[in-house]
Amino acid sequence: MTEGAGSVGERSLRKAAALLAQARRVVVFTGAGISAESGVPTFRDALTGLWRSFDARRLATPDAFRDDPALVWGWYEWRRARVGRAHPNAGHVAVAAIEARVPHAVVVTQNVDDLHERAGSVAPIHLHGSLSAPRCSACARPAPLPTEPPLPDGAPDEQGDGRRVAPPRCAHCAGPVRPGVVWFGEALPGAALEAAVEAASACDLLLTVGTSGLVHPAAEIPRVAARFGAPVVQVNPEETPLDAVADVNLRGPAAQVLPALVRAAWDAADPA
Ligand code: BJW
Ligand code: ZN
Repeated sequence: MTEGAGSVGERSLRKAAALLAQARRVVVFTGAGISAESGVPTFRDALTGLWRSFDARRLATPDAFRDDPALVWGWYEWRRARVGRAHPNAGHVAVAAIEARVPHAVVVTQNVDDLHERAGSVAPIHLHGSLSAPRCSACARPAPLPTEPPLPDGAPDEQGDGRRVAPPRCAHCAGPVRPGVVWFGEALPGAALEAAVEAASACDLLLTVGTSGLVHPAAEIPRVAARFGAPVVQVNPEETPLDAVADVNLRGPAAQVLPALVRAAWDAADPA
């Protein structure tokens, strides 16, 4: 999507900026779209999403890891290497600026990359885990990240084959180490989900950025905020099911819309 912040409706931008300028408790809820302009693929975008080329059932479920741990581990190592080469974009930086300015701001992300942290966000809540926190699949103890050089460039083939890498073994029980992400059918980390729900139920603005809003229970977070009466502002070039709860839709790419929103909000707050 190439639509720039310039094409986001001026009235919508001003309305969202006024909400942000007044807010004291903000939740920024992010999905893969915020990292898209850093070159990290989303999951469900029609042309570029990971699930267009790769079969989620063979790569992102506990059964997939049991059936073929090297296939799954190699695919996640390939993705970790890509994220390692990516840089935070202006959208991540704008989120960190919101965090620095608003008295109580909480970043809740579904993303498994570390681009929020690298942009300066202090302690984003990761609902779906992290590519950088592998753990033992048998005893759940954290395991060190492999130290060998990242995999070479080039995507695995359609099925994820061609990048098979045997997972390391746990130092305690010799079980196969797995990526520290949340697969389909797995529970989200309890403390993270609890903290996200608590923040959403107490906020006075929820900003949802770059998520299709299709994956539950994470997709409940904006709905919780709306149920508790907070306005919801959505940043996404496309329509999503979250349009139903959004008070303002800013239809454009995060790396353009978020900096424009932050500038407009601080201008509204200090009209010097
Ligand atoms: C831009 C942009 C730009 C593009 N700027 N925007 C209720 C109903 C139906 C099903 C369920 C339900 N409750 C649970 C389920 C089952 C399932 C589920 O939700 N399935 C649905 C898909 C139907 N959920 C689960 O299985 C969850 N677990 C669970 O429910 O456990 C129950 C349980 C309880 C107790 C004990 C045991 C079990 C777990 C879900 C885990 C999701 N995991 C993944 C993979 C993580 C690891 C990895 O990275 O490989 O998480 S799937 C994938 O989707 C990833 C993402 O975090 C997640 C969300 O995707 P996201 O971020 O929204 O990306 P996209 O691609 O969908 O959207 C991108 C958006 O960006 C688009 O809208 C674009 O337009 C936009 N965009 N460019 C701004 N420049
Ligand atoms: Zn172990």
